[in-house]
Amino acid sequence: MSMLSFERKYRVRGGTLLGGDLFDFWVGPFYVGFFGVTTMFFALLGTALIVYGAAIGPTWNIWQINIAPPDLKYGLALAPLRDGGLWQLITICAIGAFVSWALREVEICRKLGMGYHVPIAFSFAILAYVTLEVIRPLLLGAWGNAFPYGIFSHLDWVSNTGYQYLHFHYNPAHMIAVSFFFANCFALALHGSLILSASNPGKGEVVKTAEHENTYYRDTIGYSIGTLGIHRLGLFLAVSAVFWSAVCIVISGPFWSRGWPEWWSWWLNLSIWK
Ligand code: 07D
Ligand code: 07D
Ligand code: U10
Repeated sequence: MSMLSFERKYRVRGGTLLGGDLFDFWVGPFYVGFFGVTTMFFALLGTALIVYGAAIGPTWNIWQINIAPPDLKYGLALAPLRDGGLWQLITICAIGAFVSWALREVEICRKLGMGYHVPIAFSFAILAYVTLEVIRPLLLGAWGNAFPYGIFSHLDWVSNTGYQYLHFHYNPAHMIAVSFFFANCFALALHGSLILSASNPGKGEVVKTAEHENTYYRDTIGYSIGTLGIHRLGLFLAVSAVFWSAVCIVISGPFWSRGWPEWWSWWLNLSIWK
């Protein structure tokens, strides 16, 4: 891809966390850096291990390929390659790739003199993944509690894990997470539609500014959060959704092992009903 006219101005040296000048260059549009190299290393190795797992498995059907974690009997030990060991290596590669990606984002922020908001946001996704694959299995004492790598098999894991607690919708942290996801979607719809309505009006209409945007919501609901505020809200809603997701799964098992509907008996047991 050819270099865009403005790109040269922003391709500055420095800002690296590791490696100094060694990997401080671009390949086409992509910044490389030390963490670009480690990202590629872990991602390629992890993908190769998935392909190897598929090759020794029963199917090449993309929807059915499944690389499962070790059986519960292995506890937290290393497992034989064909018996969950592959899953363990792939998990190390995945964490290596995700963390490298986040650190490469940090280096790019530093080069551009920008805030670290994007890598911080991404680190919440990594936190959710690590909670599912490392923290919760550690707390439960076996890697076998983690989800398997496969398009449909990971859905089976979610469903099975959900029903293990009878009715996962009764998990209060799941309720908070779901509400944040819905609120996030709602906020983005409000924001996206507002911006398009103001900055991309019909033919012959002048482009409107933030004053119109503020006035629209003041006229409608009596309050406008403002142009900077809506982005803060969006980031807050999105990271909260993922944070409460991590909470909802880490408490399922390690801190509450019965059905989630039963958790609500504290409400029925309140002394005010007596
Ligand atoms: C649109 C950005 C692009 C990313 C995409 C995903 C792969 C996997 C690997 C063949 C929004 C790329 C996919 C690299 C290929 C192999 C071995 C992001 C966008 C398009 N899930 N999940 C999907 C992952 C978990 C759940 C789809 C990953 C948890 C449910 C895709 C992870 C739980 C449903 C996928 C992960 C869970 C899905 C679309 C990691 C709770 C669906 C994802 C690393 C979070 C949906 C068949 C998407 C579906 C779906 C990937 C974890 C639940 C295959 C990489 C264990 C209920 N998940 N998932 O658009 O159609 O994300 O599944 O944690 O219904 Mg999942
Ligand atoms: C983990 C993804 C991390 C991704 C990373 C990046 C690549 C690169 C490359 C594209 C967390 C990966 C990148 C691989 C790709 C290229 C080039 C995100 C992660 C690091 N639920 N439920 C949730 C709802 C039910 C259950 C979360 C709704 C049932 C269990 C969310 C409903 C039962 C678990 C959520 C519903 C059940 C969850 C998921 C409705 C099943 C979890 C979002 C309407 C019978 C999971 C941390 C998330 C969780 C989770 C929503 C129903 C069970 C809040 C809306 C009742 C067991 N559910 N759920 O976490 O909390 O994203 O995971 O019915 O484990 Mg649920
Ligand atoms: C930002 C910004 C800003 C910018 C920016 C950016 C943030 C200041 C300056 C940066 C942003 C970008 C560059 C944009 C990138 C955006 C994103 C990454 C997010 C947006 C994402 C998308 C647009 C893609 C979203 C995709 C979705 C939601 C769907 C994804 C779904 C899948 C991949 C499918 C997953 C399912 C799988 C894998 C399994 C099962 C699925 C199937 C089998 C197929 C589907 C099945 C059915 C429909 C049912 C049955 C069908 C059958 C059986 C088929 C039958 C077929 C026959 C032929 C008969 O702030 O400003 O500017 O640049």
